[in-house]
Amino acid sequence: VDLAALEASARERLSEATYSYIAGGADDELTLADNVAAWSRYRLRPHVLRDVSTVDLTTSLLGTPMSSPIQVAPTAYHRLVHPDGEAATAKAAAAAGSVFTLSTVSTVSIEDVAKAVPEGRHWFQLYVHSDRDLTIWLVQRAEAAGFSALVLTVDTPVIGRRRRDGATGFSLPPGIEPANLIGFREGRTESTNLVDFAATAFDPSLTVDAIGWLREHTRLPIVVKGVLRGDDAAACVAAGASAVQVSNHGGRQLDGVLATADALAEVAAAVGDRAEVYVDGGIRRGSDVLRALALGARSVFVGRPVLWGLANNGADGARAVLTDLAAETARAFQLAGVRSCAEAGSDLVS
Ligand code: FNR
Ligand code: LAC
Repeated sequence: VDLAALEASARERLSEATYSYIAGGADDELTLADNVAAWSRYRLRPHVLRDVSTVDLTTSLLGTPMSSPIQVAPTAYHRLVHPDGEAATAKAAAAAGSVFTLSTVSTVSIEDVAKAVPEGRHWFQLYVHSDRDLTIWLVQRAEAAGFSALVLTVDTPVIGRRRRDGATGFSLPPGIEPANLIGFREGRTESTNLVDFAATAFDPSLTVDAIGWLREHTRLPIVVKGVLRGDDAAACVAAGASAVQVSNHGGRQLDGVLATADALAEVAAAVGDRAEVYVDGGIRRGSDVLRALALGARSVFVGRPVLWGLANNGADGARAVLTDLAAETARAFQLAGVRSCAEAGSDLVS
């Protein structure tokens, strides 16, 4: 899969507003660009003369085995790009042996994803709403539906300013709705305008205490997503997080923040072996996956490329993105003299 060609082909199939919503970032899109560029600034220091006739990409996340260290990041509104929406993406992740992270603002509900893909390993990405009863309702539904972790996104106290969305007037077309948010209160209509939605859905008063509060309401492990600093990561772990996901929301929140590649080593050092560390943002090559592991991530998560695959060819298209990236990663392992994820140590990058 040529990701640039895949994106170009997806663009032809989508409205300009939908394409721009997905592709875009905040303000001047400095971080959006840097997320991709930063990985390539790390030079690989391969070993030679290792027996790499077989390489093993398998790993585990929160105790569950995975086929590779490549998982699906939560992204909103999949039915904008394909009628099967998140059910197709979840199917793709399951076929690839990967985690599927379902966004709070998915267009297929928690229950329908679980029903469509009972064999999947689904995690639920949670936005803590100002309405805590609604928040707990979401958590309980994810738990009841067999989702195995909560991904608490913390980089979104308010929505970043996406200038492209302002220019296109992005909003959800009729018939495409935030499926999880329907039915909590009778007569309630959820806004289909992202900015209005964010104003009510995201709670800017959230603090690290939210982690302990959530733990009182769920037995699911909590992954804190959107951390860029070692001190914050350590605080999240001290508050009970089982994992920390280094992320800047794909450059969609505060523009000018450091690339996730550049934040990863500090976070990994601060967390040590007290919790798992993941990263997302700009992962486009198997060699990027190798760099991420070498810089301290246990796994990477991929956002936009999966949506381009979904737009082009539904579940099969999304699966191809994941399996091709895994094949590239296996080749990068071989060329770097690395036989397993555990062997991808910090000596491999400079
Ligand atoms: C996102 N992201 C995101 N994150 C989250 O926690 N909840 C969400 O609902 C969304 N929605 C969303 C929509 C779209 C269209 C994009 C592109 C991204 C952020 C996402 O999980 C992830 O951090 C980035 O997308 C990773 O970067 P790449 O792989 O897209 O470069
Ligand atoms: C976004 C929100 C929904 O990035 O997370 O568009």
